[in-house]
Amino acid sequence: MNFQDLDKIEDHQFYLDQAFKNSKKMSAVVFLRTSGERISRIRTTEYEKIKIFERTLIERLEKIIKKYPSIDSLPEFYQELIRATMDYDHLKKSLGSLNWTINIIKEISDIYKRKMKHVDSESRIKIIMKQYYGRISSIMNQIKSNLNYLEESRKIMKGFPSIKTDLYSIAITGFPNIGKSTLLSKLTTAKPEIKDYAFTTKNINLGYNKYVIHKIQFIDTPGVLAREKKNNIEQQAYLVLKYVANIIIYVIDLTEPYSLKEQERLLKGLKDYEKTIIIYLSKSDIISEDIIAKYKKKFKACTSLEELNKKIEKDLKKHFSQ
Ligand SMILES: Nc1nc2c(ncn2[C@@H]2O[C@H](COP(=O)(O)OP(=O)(O)O)[C@@H](O)[C@H]2O)c(=O)[nH]1
Ligand SMILES: [Mg+2]
Repeated sequence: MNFQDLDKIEDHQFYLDQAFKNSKKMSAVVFLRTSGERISRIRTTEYEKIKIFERTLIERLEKIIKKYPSIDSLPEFYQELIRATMDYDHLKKSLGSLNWTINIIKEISDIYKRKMKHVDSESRIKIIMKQYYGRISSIMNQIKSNLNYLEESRKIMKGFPSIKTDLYSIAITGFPNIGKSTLLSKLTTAKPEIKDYAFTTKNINLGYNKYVIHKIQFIDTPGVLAREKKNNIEQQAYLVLKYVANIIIYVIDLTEPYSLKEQERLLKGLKDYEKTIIIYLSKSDIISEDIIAKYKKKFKACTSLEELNKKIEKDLKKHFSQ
């Protein structure tokens, strides 16, 4: 899913201004093109102005609806992410209000187009047009806060990771600064930011690779701290584990930037997801062999890419033969 291409949503006045501009632009042309009595020419012109005004607004609003992701048909991961980061009901209500507005604009415009057909004085035409613009402006004013909310939400969604929820996916998880992003860069062609301090990964990093014939997705989730109150990025990591990951690679760092006890506690928590967990001991190049051997046995862990790839392929085969 890609939320990056959503167009900016302007405020209600912007769309009204566009509608005014378009109808004004056309009116001069229409007036010159028509012939006959002055009153009938004005009538035709104003009739066309209503049509263009109506069409401009409806086109703009329809475009917003069409481009906006239809929330209920999004994959579960994104629906939950929306629920976690914004007011889901407000968002749905805001989108719904655009449909409502389109219908009202059509109704009102039809009424005024009918009125315009029978009017017989210039001053009356002026009054009708003033009334028409007034009514539509007030309708647009009623969705002012909805348009603002849709734009606010769009900005939040722009920051969503572009996860392919239909691919077989492997989450790489563990405490901060233990080598998750480094592992991602070894398993895939991804070039995540790797730094010598915690919380480098501000976003979810994605990488892709092909195993046998299957394209698979690796998701480097920023430090899932085993705490109750999760920040935005931890919330995303948690949703990846729950809704997207087919298996989890849990990285344990024996140099212990976080105590082994803490790392084991987080591992235990991950068992709740009821997914295959492959344990990988990172930084094995700087840890003594006997310690590696001890924990390799204890956790049935992988210490090399070769072992890791073997385990991944095994699960992949199982997954695709089902
Ligand atoms: N020696 C060694 N250092 C590593 C290894 N993996 C990661 N590091 C270092 O550990 C630090 C954190 O790595 P990073 O991949 O950003 O960790 P993340 O926060 O879990 O994504 C960086 O300085 C890396 O260079 C490894 O296998 N061996
Ligand atoms: Mg990282």
